[in-house]
Amino acid sequence: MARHLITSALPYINGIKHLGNMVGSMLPADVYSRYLRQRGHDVLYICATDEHGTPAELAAKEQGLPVAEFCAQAHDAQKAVYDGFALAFDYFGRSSSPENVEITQHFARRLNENGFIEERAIRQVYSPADGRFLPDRYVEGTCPHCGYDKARGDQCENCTRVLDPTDLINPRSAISGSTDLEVRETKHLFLLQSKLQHEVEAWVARHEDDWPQLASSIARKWLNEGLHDRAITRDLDWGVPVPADTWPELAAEGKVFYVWFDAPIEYIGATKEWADQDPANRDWKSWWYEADDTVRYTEFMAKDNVPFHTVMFPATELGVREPWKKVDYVKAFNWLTYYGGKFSTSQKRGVFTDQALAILPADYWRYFLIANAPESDDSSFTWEHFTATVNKDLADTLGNFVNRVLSFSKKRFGEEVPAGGEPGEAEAKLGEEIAALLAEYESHMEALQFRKAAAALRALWSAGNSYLEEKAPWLEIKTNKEGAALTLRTAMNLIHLYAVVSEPFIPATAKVMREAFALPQDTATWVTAEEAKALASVPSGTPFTVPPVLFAKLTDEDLETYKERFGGEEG
Ligand code: B3M
Ligand code: ZN
Repeated sequence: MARHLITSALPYINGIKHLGNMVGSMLPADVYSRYLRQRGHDVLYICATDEHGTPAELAAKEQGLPVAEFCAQAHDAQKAVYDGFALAFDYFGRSSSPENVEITQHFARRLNENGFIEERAIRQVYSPADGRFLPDRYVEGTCPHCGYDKARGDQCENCTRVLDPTDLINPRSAISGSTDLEVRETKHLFLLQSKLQHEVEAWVARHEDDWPQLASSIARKWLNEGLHDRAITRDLDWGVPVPADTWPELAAEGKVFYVWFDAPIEYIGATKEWADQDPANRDWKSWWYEADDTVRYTEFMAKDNVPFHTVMFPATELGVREPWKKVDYVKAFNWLTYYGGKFSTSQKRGVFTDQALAILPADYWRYFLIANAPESDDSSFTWEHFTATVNKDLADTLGNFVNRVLSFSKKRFGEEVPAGGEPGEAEAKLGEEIAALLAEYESHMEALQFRKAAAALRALWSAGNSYLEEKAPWLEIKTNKEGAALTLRTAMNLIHLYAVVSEPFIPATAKVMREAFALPQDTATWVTAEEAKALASVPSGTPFTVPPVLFAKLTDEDLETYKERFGGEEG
């Protein structure tokens, strides 16, 4: 059995994420992790909040909280939503942890020893009133292109042009409003990525054929444009401090590392947090350091994060000259749109993950999102599509099957799986079909093709419906009681098989389905091809209960309410 290290891009701390963030990183990583665990692999699924950088400082300021306090609260709020979505992280850490500080500083020292970091003087805006250098986005003023008077020093939100703080007309500090600004010389650390270009290229060349096209084409594009040396420090109060033992002067000035320098290192940092929590996890380094080939590392992310993961973080890892594990497979996603437009955190357009859970349980969302994941292209969320999918796939094809079979059997045969009848041609045919569909489902999961996997799962559910329609036990029972018992027993075995193989997508419902049967020592361990063919894991005589309706049908009225509340057209 292989060891699988899995990470999803770290959600930024400044607010609750929308459904587009969820489907582009954490949810598919969870589905994949659950699948691998069920198949008996050793899985470590790590995620964390990404807590440094200017937006964190700004969000804290807006709420009138010290940034450390803001981050602690915002971390807990995000974690609560992820628990609600049943994301089964092995650990959900924080990039502001002492562990990440330690490892980030270690990386910086090693890069420096190896000649990949250089101190360079740059000219930057200084605000005497605030007593600090201002990061680009802390300088506000009038855009020289469009005249917008609240343009930020990095970009004008109105005309989207990229700016330099010195371009702004009438510049002022976004912190104090002071217009008494000067340009001063200050030193920053630069990561000499240009010196690592060839190594990164060689490393990408060894992997890109295995990666999905979306990931390899983005990596190629960045490499072709050439790796530039980048400033990896900032003048912020909040962040991983530049270590004083190596750069006393910069440390004294209060410089911290740039958020994109320490964020990917937090994949490692969070693993150490996980280990520090529990002595049983002491061997955390075996996942990351001098990792042998038995560890396969898969990263999940949206496409805008790909350059950092395929080029910049690998460059850092290579430059450290220590055997840290590098990614084996990069699963990248396109955008989920809201009625063809952008989900927007700042404009509150679309559906946020906490709102989603307040409307319906996680399994509704998990299934819909993965079945429509923006894998090969962008995909669009609409309430029409969502309600239709829930009603057809979840309520009719799966939920109704389960309820119909169990209630009918209970009514006619009592509360145990009925005995009688010998499997015949119909059951043999069904077994072959189920085994074939299961193999298809597995091959898509192994290939991380989630939409296709969802389609195969749906086909498995449908096969049960066809069998039931064909055998029609409600008619069969009038003339052939044994035959009806066989049909129902077979259908109940399908329910148990569905419970096991649906678990990665709809874990809560899967558990209810599995627990309908009082099987001794029942587990969600994956189904073998032989078991799928035989459909006999639940023997006659097994006591069962009829669970409440698994998925409520959504009405036209529900649809209208959702559209009204969230807006149902492109804005
Ligand atoms: N926090 C994603 C974002 O905010 C970013 C991912 C970090 S992964 C190391 O767009
Ligand atoms: Zn402008």
